[in-house]
Amino acid sequence: MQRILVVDDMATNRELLQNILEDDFAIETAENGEDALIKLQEYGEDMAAVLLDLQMPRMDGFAVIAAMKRNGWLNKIPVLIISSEHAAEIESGCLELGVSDFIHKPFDASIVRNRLKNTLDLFAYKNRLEETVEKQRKTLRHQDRIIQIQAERLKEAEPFDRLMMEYRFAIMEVETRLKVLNEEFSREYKRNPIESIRSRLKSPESIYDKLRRKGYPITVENIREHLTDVAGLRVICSFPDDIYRLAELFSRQGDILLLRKKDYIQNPKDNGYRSLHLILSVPIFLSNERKYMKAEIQFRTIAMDFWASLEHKLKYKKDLDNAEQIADELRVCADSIEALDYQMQELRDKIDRNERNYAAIGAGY
Ligand code: 0O2
Repeated sequence: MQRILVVDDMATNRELLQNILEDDFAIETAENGEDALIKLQEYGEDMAAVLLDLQMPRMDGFAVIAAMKRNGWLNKIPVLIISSEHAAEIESGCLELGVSDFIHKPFDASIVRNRLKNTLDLFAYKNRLEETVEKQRKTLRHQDRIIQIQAERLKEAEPFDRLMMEYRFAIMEVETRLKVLNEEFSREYKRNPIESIRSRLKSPESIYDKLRRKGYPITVENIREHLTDVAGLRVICSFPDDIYRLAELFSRQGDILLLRKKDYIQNPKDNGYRSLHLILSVPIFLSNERKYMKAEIQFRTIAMDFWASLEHKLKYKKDLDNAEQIADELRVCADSIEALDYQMQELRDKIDRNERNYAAIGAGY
């Protein structure tokens, strides 16, 4: 039998509630807030619910709610207020504090029984849900641990070490070629299309995780074969048209093979993400051979990059209350950023045209 605590300073009310509920529940009673807390201390979460009066001597119902909240009981043990208070602000105040229901005195036996039953069902469902989530969390933690151990082992393996070195060479190769393009471009057009280049070698943990998600065993061959972003570069450009110009010039280089192009600028993701991704096969030149390595370059403007790093944070924050609202606002920001990027580009074109006109007038003199 589930145990219920009835807290009321009036003996008649305690008896009445006991009579209503005793066939279905084991009843404990308390005649004020202090006694109620002693009972709660004694039974802890074995108490299935509390029926609580508000006005009581020594310690009233509000103080009991506050103490239950402090002890973390209010999430585990539902509280139903049984009170002769009829003011709406008192009822809504109690609900805001976290009580589950409010029953007005004089009460009807079947209403008390049904409301208590509904509340207990709801809490049981919530508890089951929380248990499932906790189990899933534990499984995930366990999987993370396995990934970490496997990744540690992988790091120590010689062939993996060599493979990572080759990916580092691929990053160096791509970075140098991009810098060359940037410098040549800046001589010709008097400005740098690339604001900055960032690169990263995927960590063993992420490599392991991605291979597992794709359903491949963790081997050096599978990394080489099935992962395209172990060598990753991010190229931050000033304007959208610089992105396309650079991407075109880069992928047209004779010994580079464009494996895949994902244009999230023309076709943004649903969350608003915009970038141009090139997946390439690039040569690296070793002492006795030339090898082709896969690398991913993400091209984006400064504003798109600013957006992506904030959105990335949202992805890894699991317990945000207002995650959906933030995601909606980010989507709006992504659209504004696109409009701003193209507006800035038009302004740059106007400035460039003016400069050319002045130069032409100057040449005429
Ligand atoms: P990290 O930490 O950047 O390495 P595929 O690689 O083709 O098998 P994937 O990874 O889904 O599949 O391809 P996609 O969607 O092109 O994503 C590749 C990378 O682009 C991601 O790497 C991110 O860096 C970036 N990216 C893609 N979508 C988003 C997005 O919605 N928001 C942000 N902020 N970045 C994004 P990883 O592997 O997720 O991680």
